[in-house]
Amino acid sequence: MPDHAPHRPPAAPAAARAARPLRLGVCGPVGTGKSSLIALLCRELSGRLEIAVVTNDIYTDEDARFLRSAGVLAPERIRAVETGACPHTAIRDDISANLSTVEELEEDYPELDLVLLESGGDNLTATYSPALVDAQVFVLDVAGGGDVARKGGPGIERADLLVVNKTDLAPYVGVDVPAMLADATAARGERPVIGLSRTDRASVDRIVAWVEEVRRSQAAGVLVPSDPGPMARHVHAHEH
Ligand SMILES: Nc1nc2c(ncn2[C@@H]2O[C@H](COP(=O)(O)OP(=O)(O)O)[C@@H](O)[C@H]2O)c(=O)[nH]1
Ligand SMILES: [Mg+2]
Repeated sequence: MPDHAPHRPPAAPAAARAARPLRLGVCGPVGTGKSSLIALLCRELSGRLEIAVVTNDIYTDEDARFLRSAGVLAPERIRAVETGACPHTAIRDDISANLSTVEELEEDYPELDLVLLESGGDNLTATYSPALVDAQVFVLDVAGGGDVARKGGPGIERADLLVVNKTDLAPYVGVDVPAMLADATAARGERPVIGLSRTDRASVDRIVAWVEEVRRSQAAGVLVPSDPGPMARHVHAHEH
């Protein structure tokens, strides 16, 4: 069964994190719905949380422009980092451009509760450095194939939340959503998995509740950043 509570490791030092917003990374392959998810979270949460967004594009600010045109946040709260050739590096190894953009937003908007970061990149192994984000969501979609979750990888296995998106498309792409969720859950142990479609209100409520719970934990100083790590030690259901 997917556990919808956020994953919290047992050792929880009272970090001085409440003083700043929750930094939440959203990663996953291109086209799985990261920008759409961020727009949805802004739409759902901006009535009760102060939000800003950082996007990572390779050479453009297309994600930022999409989010600005969605009209879910004031345009100046959405900032783009152009990562050059290595979007993976910009969220993992040399995080300086992202970090300074987040810090600028936090300075410009001292009341912020939540900064959402969208990764660029196009592969299954990109994950955020725990020095950049407090928690991360990895997004897959059913159109990528029902076996993606089973193939695993650091984000799929150890992101704080795995979203299997676009469940409304399952009948058209021949994917068995319950089986895909079960595979994902098996790959993740206790960590939560949410099947999501923007047309399924109950699923939208679940992801909104998850983000709010993570924000509460972070504000209370009991959220410990996890580090999926790029190809760090991990366990598969299958053999290599
Ligand atoms: N059917 C369906 N399409 C979706 C859903 N969420 C996003 N999309 C579509 O998936 C495509 C890629 O979304 P986008 O957010 O740009 O993906 P990104 O590259 O991961 O940021 C767009 O055409 C979205 O409209 C969903 O829940 N259902
Ligand atoms: Mg995008």
